[in-house]
Amino acid sequence: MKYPKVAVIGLGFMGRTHIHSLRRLGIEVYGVAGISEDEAKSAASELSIPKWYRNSDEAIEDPEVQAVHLCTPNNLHFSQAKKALISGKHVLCEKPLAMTMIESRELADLAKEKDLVTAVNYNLRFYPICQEARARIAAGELGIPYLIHGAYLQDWLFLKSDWNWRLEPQQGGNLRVVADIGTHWMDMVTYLTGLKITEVMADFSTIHPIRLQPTFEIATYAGKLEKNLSTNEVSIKTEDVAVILFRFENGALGNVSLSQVSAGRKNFFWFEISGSKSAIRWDQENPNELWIGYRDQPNQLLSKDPSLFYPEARALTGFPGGHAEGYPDTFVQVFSQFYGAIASGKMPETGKFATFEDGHHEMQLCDAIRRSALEKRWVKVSEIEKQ
Ligand code: SOE
Repeated sequence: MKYPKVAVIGLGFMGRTHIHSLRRLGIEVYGVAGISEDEAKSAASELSIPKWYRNSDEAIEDPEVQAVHLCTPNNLHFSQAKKALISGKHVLCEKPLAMTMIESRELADLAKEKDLVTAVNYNLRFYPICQEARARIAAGELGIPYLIHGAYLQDWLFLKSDWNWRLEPQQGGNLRVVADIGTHWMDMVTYLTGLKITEVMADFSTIHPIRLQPTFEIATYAGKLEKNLSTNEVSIKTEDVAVILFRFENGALGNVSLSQVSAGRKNFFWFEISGSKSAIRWDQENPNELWIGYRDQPNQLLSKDPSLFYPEARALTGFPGGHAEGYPDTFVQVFSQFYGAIASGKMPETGKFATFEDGHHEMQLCDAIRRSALEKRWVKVSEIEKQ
């Protein structure tokens, strides 16, 4: 396949993950832009990337580049994605798509108007076992879903001294755990079941109302290894913990616990879906197994093995059974779909990667959740859609 030339903007944990995954597909990372010229220059030399840019505008405007990956803090997604679309580039944007619903609506409309491929990186959809879970639900093996529950728990912001740009509302937005990890969970369960969330009821808690901000930039997750930093006390307004109740369009109930201060939980995303015929359960720290629960026969544990999968899931599995697939492989699957769509000249059927419309929908859910937590009541998503 003839792949376009790509620029990656943002060189933190995410930007580097994108670069490595693009290379696994043989896609040329032509240029990079970071938070400074120095960062871009040294990443380009370290990773043997031909070109570095002084800033994101230079990358977006480079006529050699046909696609851009936006791996920057959330507050930059809107302006960078908008500029890139206007400049005729295909855009793969990190989640959440924007800071507000107004911004994400504008981006989703612009994406529709342009003949370009656009995606939001809800990569967790692409664990092979999750694809298999989706295929099984679509084939009716679970029956009617009636309880959809789970959690997404991390501990990298457990201490008062843990710091990251996501804690700053100007960069991360008004919501933190909900936007950063909660939207992954909501995207996953709605993608798997095909059911929309219609109503939410949420409550939040900020465990560290004061945190210690280092006097210099700390990369995502890197703070766990830093000691004796010089810091300033900063007041924190965003949630460390959120608990959300859901009602889905078929009447099913759900709930999720979200936290970035749960000791021992590194990236512990799990869901369990109970249906009228069986139940399924999966967790990201053991991603190659699907638990299948029955009332009238022994429960099963399905190990990832494409030869045992539905064809749709098999097609999106990279390695044979017994060869574990994990977090970085999900990026490869998203990018392979994305560049496949560019090569074929059209956006794929729904059910592949998350589109800008899906990214906008997550922003609507975030707004409904925020309103619910502020007003202490159930909020219908349709209330938010009308705005
Ligand atoms: C940090 O919470 C983070 O890196 C998220 O931003 C990612 O989306 C998630 O996949 C892992 O955790």
